Amino acid sequence: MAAYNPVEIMAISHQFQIYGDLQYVAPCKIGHINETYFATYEQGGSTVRYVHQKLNTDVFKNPDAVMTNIYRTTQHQRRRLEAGGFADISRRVLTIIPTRAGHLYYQAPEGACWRTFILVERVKSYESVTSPAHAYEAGKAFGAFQSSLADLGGDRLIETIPYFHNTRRRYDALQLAIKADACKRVSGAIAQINFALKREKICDVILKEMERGRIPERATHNDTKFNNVMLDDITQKAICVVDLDTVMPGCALYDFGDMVRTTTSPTVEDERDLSKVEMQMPLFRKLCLGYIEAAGPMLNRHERALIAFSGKLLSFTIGLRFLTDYLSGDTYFRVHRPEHNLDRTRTQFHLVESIEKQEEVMQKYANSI
Ligand code: GN1
Ligand code: MG
Repeated sequence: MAAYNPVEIMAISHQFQIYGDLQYVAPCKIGHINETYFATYEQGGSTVRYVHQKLNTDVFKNPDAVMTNIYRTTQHQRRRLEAGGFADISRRVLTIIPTRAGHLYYQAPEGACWRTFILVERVKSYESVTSPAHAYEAGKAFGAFQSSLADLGGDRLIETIPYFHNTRRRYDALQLAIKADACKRVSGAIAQINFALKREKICDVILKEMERGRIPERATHNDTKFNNVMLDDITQKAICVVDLDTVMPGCALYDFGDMVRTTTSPTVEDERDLSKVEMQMPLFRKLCLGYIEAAGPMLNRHERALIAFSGKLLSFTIGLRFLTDYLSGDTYFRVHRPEHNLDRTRTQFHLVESIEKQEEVMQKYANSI
């Protein structure tokens, strides 16, 4: 992460509709893309906290579209919560703090885009699951998120990163990176490259179902990592989901698949001890149960039939992206050590293998709910 500059954050903080005095700022180390800061203010005698975030505009090339999608979807969710009589709505859905000029984000003169949210207090997120209850909460939270957007209405959300989970495109990008071998890293990644090339045929399975109209496009989250679920400190129940940058038209199964990737092995995404990386059925069962309880009524039989497959596909797809980035010189995902993206690739592909071995049992369970 770029060295953080307190003076810059102070200047940024004055751009938003916050009327307290900034006390201190702490950088948040989670996330591979944006820069995130937790800022504490004294406001009329109470302490309040906000999140200031610098959007990575290399990745999110249309910040206006990103913020419009977030605004529309959070407003919709807020209205649903209001209708449901909830008391703690600003903990259950992210609230955008507009700029003093009334915009959803602030563009600094040198081009950087900043936005601000209310910081949700008394919650915690985890880099890996520690119990089946965690997996259940993740499934339930993202399932509820998807179903809350089923009646969004209005125009289609803007596709802010086109072809985001399109495995065929990700596979093609890998092939180009292999050919270019820009950093002379291909020879050190032959095993991972061969692993990927051997599995080409899984790329098109969901794409074809969508093309045939059997699997619908839906408004989805598209980044359903477990660390994007906020669990209440006291109840340990999911209170809200965050990281809404990729909320856009997508496929319900891509969200579910990414949950399988991040909640069914109790390990971190870059775990180097592969003997620990394993898709565990007790975690999958709870994840699946939570998800189907919340989103089941919305899903059709074609979606339901590919529940287990989606876990394999998303682990594969994110692995392809890490590998491509490794071969291209780590230009997309933030890395914290040399070969970090290769480590991440190994972990994802190991998980793919683990799912391959258990896919049938997983699907059988999904069918039984
Ligand atoms: C990125 O940085 P973060 O955690 O928000 C990426 C996701 C990947 C994830 C892998 C916009 O998410 O797609 O699954 O890393 N986000 C984007 O950890 O590319
Ligand atoms: Mg993200």
